[in-house]
Amino acid sequence: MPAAESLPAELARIIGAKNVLTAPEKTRAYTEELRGRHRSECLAVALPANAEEVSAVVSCCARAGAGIVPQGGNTGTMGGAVARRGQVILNLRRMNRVLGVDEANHSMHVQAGCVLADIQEAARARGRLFPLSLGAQGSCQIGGNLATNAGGVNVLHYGNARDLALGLEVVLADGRVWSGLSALRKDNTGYDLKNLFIGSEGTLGVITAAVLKLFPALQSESVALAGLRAPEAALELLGRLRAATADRLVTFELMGGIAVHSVLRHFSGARAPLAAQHEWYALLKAGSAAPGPALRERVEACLARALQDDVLQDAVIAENETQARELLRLREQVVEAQRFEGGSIKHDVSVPVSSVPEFLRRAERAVAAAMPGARPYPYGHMGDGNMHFNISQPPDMEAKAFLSQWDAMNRVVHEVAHQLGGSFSAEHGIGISKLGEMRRYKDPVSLALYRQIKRALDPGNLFNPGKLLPVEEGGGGRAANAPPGASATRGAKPASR
Ligand code: FAD
Ligand code: 2HG
Ligand code: ZN
Repeated sequence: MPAAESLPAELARIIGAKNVLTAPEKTRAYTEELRGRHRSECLAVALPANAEEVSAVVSCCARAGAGIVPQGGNTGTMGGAVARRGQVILNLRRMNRVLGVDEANHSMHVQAGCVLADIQEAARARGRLFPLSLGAQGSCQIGGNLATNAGGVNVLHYGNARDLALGLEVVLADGRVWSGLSALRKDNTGYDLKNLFIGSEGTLGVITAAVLKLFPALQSESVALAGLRAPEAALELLGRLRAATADRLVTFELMGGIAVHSVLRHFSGARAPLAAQHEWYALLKAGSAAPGPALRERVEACLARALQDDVLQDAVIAENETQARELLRLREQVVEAQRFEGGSIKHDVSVPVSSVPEFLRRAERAVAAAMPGARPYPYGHMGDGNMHFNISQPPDMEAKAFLSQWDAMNRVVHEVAHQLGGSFSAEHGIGISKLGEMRRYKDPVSLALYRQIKRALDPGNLFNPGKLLPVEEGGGGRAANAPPGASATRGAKPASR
């Protein structure tokens, strides 16, 4: 049994010394989060090259009693890929090969460390579309996308990461490799195991490969931005567009004026797409595998009618690919632009699509009552009922004092979502950041079943201890995934932005 101290050397024997990192200057990219909210203190970073090496690393860590933190691009926002002292970060970046494309089956076999943007490109090169698309696509990995069941801007038409996986390969806690790399669209032979691992945030196994669903490449696209007075109008527009495009609406994002205006104010290259400023903006994209102007004409007619009916105040449709990219970029930039507004407290809630306007009204009122002067900075995937109802600090408040209210403000917003039958985490998961909310809002039967699943698949609590599942109350601190001797949020510090 290797002692913890000798584990790096043991791992080096298995996967090669250059693939086991221990020096802080080499591990930094893996231990520091993009947003600086959490920092890892790991024993080593292991970079295996294939499933067999992952299996050997897992078995070696299990023998040494060291927890394993599976890691992809380290872009997750909930601290799921953050390690504690004595743990090993198992990063899949060397496993970055597209293993095959079956054009007729509309599927692609990839290693889990493939960067999302590379997968999109590989599909494009074969005249196919892999529709998962999100701001971090240049660095997140498909294994991380599946482990978090990522969403993004095309969920409205194509679904979450879960809906885009046909099969998986997973290394289990006992070192076995589960080969569920099916390319079938129909297979009713027992429990759907892949769906246990998708969205499990690295707590049940290490995803090492996947078979993904592809779609015909889009031959015609229509991207537009509309200025609106209220979210109710956006809901009306969403319904009209779905009908007008025969449900070829791929993206429907709502952004508060504060967010769009912040981008226009602070990013030098950004140009105002509409003549006047508006309270709200809807960014939409319709796409079809059929070439020709028909789709654009439908979108245009729908927007013209909505303008006539006073549903929207103004709109612009992209004339070419460059303009389309600029409009889509505006939506991406609202995330980064929020830092120009000072400290920000983030949310990732969902409610039924029909309740989004009501949610926004109620949340705005609740935030104003809880902290006068706080400024909601809402944007998100309205077509999926998923809003990032973020809050920017009151201009006259210290950022530090504002950020100290993170949990309290979360509770205010999550309560509103909960009252409307919503979720406190629509796409970013739980990690270590939302364990308290998990305990509060998740029903006890679900939690009990999760713990049973965790114990069945990972009885030694090897994978991602202390993530996703809150410590069991009344269990003397013992839980299916309690981190040894650590409180659930140890290592967390308030976000700098
Ligand atoms: P990591 O951050 O490395 O890990 C995330 C979790 O998955 C951890 O719990 C980790 O242990 C686990 N994990 C990683 N790889 C594996 C594996 N191979 N096997 C098992 N477990 C694994 N998310 C959205 O859903 N929608 C968005 O629109 C979106 N936009 C974003 C925009 C920006 C600018 C940023 C920074 C983040 C955004 N995210 C979004 C969050 C993040 O990009 C996603 O959650 C992404 O799917 C994480 O992938 P990753 O490879 O970076 O995973
Ligand atoms: C998005 O929709 C992402 O742009 C990021 O989910 C949200 O960081 C955020 O708050
Ligand atoms: Zn999002």
